[in-house]
Amino acid sequence: MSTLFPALGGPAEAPPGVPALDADPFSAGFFADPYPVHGQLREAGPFVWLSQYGIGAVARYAEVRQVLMDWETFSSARGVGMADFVKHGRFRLPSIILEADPPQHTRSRAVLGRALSSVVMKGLREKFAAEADRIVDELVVKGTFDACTDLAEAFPLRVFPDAIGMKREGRDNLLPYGDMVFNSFGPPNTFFEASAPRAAAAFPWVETQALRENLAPEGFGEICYQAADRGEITHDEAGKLVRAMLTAGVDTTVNGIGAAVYAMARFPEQWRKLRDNRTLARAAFEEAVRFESPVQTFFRTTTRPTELGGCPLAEGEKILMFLGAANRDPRKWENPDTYDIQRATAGHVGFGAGIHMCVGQLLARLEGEVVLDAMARKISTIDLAGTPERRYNNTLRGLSRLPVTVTAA
Ligand code: EJD
Repeated sequence: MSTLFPALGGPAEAPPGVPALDADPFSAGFFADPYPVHGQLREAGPFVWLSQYGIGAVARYAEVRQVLMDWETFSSARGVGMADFVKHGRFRLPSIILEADPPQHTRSRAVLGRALSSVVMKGLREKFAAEADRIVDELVVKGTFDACTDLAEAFPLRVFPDAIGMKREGRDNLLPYGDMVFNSFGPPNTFFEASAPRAAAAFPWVETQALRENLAPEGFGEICYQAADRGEITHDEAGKLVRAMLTAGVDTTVNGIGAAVYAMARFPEQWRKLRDNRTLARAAFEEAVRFESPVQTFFRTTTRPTELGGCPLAEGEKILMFLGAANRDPRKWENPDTYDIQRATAGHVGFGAGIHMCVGQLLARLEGEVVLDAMARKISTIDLAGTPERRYNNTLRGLSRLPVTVTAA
């Protein structure tokens, strides 16, 4: 068995009694069709060993949830990627929310939670819905278009930077930047290396855009700085939280909306159901997040000796969680591989779970809902107009191209 990154993992040999798999969950073959390997990982046992990396992993719903819920044992502070900050250093300044444990995490979370609260979302809904209508109207006129670039990317890029209060210039940096950060949570493979050149210029740009002087007073970037004015966090931390929003908020919603549109193009009976009852728009988006799991994987690091799936673990071990496999675990879900917009999706881990559960989930759902609602009002049929192309990323699951033809309602 090969060990691709011995420096990153622990011992290449599986601990006694732990089933080992040779599959590489950060490879093009896996990304093209992860489901057979997800099944193997779940079937092999509650805790499995990834021989190529010398890292333990969980792919069943119960164990993924267990790790997510126990932040005291399974810490984020040493990074939520494969690299352990303590052993391997870090390639960007650590996030004070994603890559932090309480009490730091608690302070950061309180501020971002307020910036992205339901009250703030209420104030955005009308504008977001109007923008969704505008984009969908244009696309219906076109008839045939790329639902990835022209819709799933175009919509968040139109509404999200405005909502934060960003300047117009340079917004084309956001996607390459996110692509590299989400690649960086995996191994330093060719996908990570390929995303680096385009993102190099984006890094200093993002840091600059997060400064107060570059943010409009009515956006939610300013909400973070107002929390700093009140002494809840420092002004430096406010900048870091705005950076966190810029990093976490674009590629994720792009792939969430992309997942929903792709599902509607493949499952016409679900599309019909949505058209017949547009109040299902929010549920249809949620089910797309479960079904595709735009954020596929994250790591944690053990803070103390513990046990997981019957295997004893030492302190300082990386654990990989397969969120996408948990969201299709037949131990938890009936017909897990079916996209069903009337399914009870509660408990899915597409937004995570526990203290780190997506702080932007209301914003993501708002975006998904208004796009699907606009589509359901204005579009009668959606058909694939070519072969969808996958975007390869170490963390994100989604497409780079989704050619569709629509007919007007
Ligand atoms: C993220 C899974 C940051 C940051 C925060 C959250 C994410 C990425 C980056 C969104 C992870 O603070 O930089 S979905």
